[in-house]
Amino acid sequence: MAYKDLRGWLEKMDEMNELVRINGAHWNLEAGAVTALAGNRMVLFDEFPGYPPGYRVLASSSRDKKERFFVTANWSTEAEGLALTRAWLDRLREFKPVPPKWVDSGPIKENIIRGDDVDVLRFPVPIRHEKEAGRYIGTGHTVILKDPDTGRINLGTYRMQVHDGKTLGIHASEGKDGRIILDRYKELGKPCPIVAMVGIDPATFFASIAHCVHLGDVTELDFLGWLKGQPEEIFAGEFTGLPILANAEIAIEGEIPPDKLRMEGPFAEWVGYCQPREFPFVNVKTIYHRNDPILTVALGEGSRPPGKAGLRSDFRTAAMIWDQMERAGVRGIKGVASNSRRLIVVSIKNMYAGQSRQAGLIASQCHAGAYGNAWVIVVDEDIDPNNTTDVLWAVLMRTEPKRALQVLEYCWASHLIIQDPSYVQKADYAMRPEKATYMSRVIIDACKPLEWAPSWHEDVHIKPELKVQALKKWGDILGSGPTPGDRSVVGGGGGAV
Ligand SMILES: Cc1cc2nc3c(=O)[nH]c(=O)nc-3n(C[C@H](O)[C@H](O)[C@H](O)COP(=O)(O)O)c2cc1C
Ligand SMILES: [Mn+2]
Repeated sequence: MAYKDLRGWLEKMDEMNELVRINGAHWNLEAGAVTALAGNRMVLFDEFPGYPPGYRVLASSSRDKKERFFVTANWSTEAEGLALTRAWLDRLREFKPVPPKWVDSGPIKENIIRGDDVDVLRFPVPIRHEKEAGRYIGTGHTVILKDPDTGRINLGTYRMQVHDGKTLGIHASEGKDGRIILDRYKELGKPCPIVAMVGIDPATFFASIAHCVHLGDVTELDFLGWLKGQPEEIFAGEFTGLPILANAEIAIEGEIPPDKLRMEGPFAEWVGYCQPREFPFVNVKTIYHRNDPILTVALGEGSRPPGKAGLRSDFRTAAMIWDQMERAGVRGIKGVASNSRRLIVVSIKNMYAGQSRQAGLIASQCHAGAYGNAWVIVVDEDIDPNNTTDVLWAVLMRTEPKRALQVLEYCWASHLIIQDPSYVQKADYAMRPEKATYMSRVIIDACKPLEWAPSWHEDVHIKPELKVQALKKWGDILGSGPTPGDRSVVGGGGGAV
């Protein structure tokens, strides 16, 4: 059954026993530590020191566990591994825009704060990590902007630091739709109207971060309506006229001056700590919130494995890349994995010379794959791209390194990824980070080259029947042994020296 808003979704999480409730944690660092310790469970915080009870924070959300995502997306499957990725891709192919519905009011209007009363610190905005610049109100949120030329509405998640109760930083990376809109307002010399929804349901968050392709007029709001199986209810914000989600928890309206910047960061990014830089900021004009509002944030530990954004493939990003590759005409794709965006692995049925390069280049450049990618590995169909050991095996054993490697320059990057600031000076080409940041990337073509004699590097296996026979004879000494077909027995005890 569908849910309407974050509260409806949380009821379902309670039924599934997914929610931990913590009362009395401090917003200054402590809530972050609690979230890290809660592991894969979600934490709903209440009763922060210095705040009225009921002013809550929900830390991290639905994406970390597929069962929670199934509720979010009103969809589920028994499929696992690559089949799960494919199942989500097939579901994405059923997408039909479900446009939002304009309404006059909604629960988010229960409290409206304007003028001198505006203070975003009326919410218990956490300090997430000790090295961060301050309190971040926008980490599990969405930003709503309007393209000044086309009128198209865009949703995206761009982090927001609290500079003070009436001023918020906004950090949209190069190439993001939101950044393109901000740059355009700057060019026009006009302030950019903005709505930041900082208490939202997980479907809204997912639509905001999903790298949706915009075909025609389709917006993230149409995608959101489709995900939830019902049109999202919106009304026009009184200051900006931009859509505000009527059933969400907290909305902030304001405008971004075109000609001013402020230092923002440092911030613990998915790539590690990111140094401070100058970014635009929002002058807050209006705040809307429900009674007993819930601020939604990303909290917890950094991104190293086994951290949440560690080296696990995210099936949703992988499905999006797979989809876009097929739409670009790549044949024979058997699977895609996307590990922290930095590494994409594609397995293909390699049928003709040049196909593996085509797959690698398009994976690295399609919209869903291009941002933040550094390495693409293309493997044959017998390798599961989710199995990092087998992928590495293919890279080591099926390549002539020089032939396998292709370096691409001047690709879509982010200053976040370039962790060493002196790289900017050391790069071969003139780099002005305030203007442009590029990054190279590498394709590793780890498919068996078609020109190699087929007898070369044929897989070596001991027949399963033979293993079973041996186990019958000596099973009591050997134990149950490795499962038939397990590669660990291949070449064991010497291999090809
Ligand atoms: C937790 C989280 C935080 C994010 N923070 C930022 C950010 O600060 N800046 C940014 O440019 N992208 C950030 N992203 C990624 C964007 O939200 C994502 O690229 C989105 O598709 C952008 O939408 P757009 O393509 O419509 O601009 C974040 C993603 C997640 C999951
Ligand atoms: Mn967009």
